[in-house]
Amino acid sequence: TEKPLKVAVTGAAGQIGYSLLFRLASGALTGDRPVELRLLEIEPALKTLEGVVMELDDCAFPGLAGIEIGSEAETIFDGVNLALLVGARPRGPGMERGDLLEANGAIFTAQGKALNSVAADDVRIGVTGNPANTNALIALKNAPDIPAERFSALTRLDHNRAISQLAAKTGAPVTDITKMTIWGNHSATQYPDLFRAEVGGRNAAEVVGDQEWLENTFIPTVAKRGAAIIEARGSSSAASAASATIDAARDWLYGSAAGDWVSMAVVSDGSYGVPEGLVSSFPVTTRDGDWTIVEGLEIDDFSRGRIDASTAELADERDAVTQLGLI
Ligand code: NAX
Repeated sequence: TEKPLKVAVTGAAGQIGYSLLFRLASGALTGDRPVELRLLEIEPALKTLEGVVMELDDCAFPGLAGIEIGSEAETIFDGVNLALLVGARPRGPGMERGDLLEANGAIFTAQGKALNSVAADDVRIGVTGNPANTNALIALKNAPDIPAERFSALTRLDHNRAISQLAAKTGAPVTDITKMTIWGNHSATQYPDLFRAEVGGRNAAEVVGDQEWLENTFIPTVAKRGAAIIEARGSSSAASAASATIDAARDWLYGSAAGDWVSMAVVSDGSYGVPEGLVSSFPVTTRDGDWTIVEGLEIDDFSRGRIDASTAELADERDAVTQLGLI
């Protein structure tokens, strides 16, 4: 049998962790290949995490090759092939944006350094914890020996939300929807793009044929879905975020579908006028653990404005963390 894939999950005792760990252990990412889970938490959450591990044990998952938990990143990240960085500091009452960036900066500088020294040579790192794009930027800048291409931030949940909204509008099954793109930041400025998406092979914006819906319903519904979930459920999206984290990692490691692409926030090479070095969401194809930005798409003026607005926000975040000395 194949060697287990060693997967680190941070924030493992949190809400997303409670869904993500069971999906990972059941083979949703690796199929028949076993997984070994390496779970990082802060000290006060380790007792909760022990309870989660008891439940994982109680599932008797055939593909779960081992579990290690702890609060030392250098121990937990040792030899990991995949690190899913979910744990982050949420915005507390009275916390300014600068405070939030600083609190998360402390987490992602330390985790970047730890990955740099102990992760496996083939490590891939996916950041779910918010502010995801800038946390990924901080981590990659603090891991100089790991190629920057090995880091990505999660916009797959936004991507999946966009597919679901478009399917509902057009009556098409989600499997008919291809070439969806989220551009920019995983934030309210993100741009879910219907001008390059397709419904059953036809241009999605044309199938919808309703610019008013596209601008005033579709885009804000996708961009503000997180807030709508909080409003309805009383807590933030967790199972869907875990599912998207798995989708993103699975496609990254095992490849995106032929004739389609996915959205991932990755380090910009300047494509589509996105300033080089920002971690911004693009349409990408993936294969064997590598991603490639889909090149040559025509960008209309409406889309240009939306992409520029979101990447300007990312540039501001980069300036802020540069000033804080985090990168
Ligand atoms: P929870 O607050 O339930 O869990 C976070 C966990 O992280 C806690 O158990 C906490 O103890 C742990 N943690 C904090 N600092 C840590 C550190 N230094 N090392 C290890 N663990 C640490 O949040 P949850 O709902 O699970 O969300 C986790 C993160 O995902 C948040 O930042 C959230 O904003 C973000 N999200 C990102 C999404 C995306 O699409 N990119 C969508 C869902 C979610 O909002």
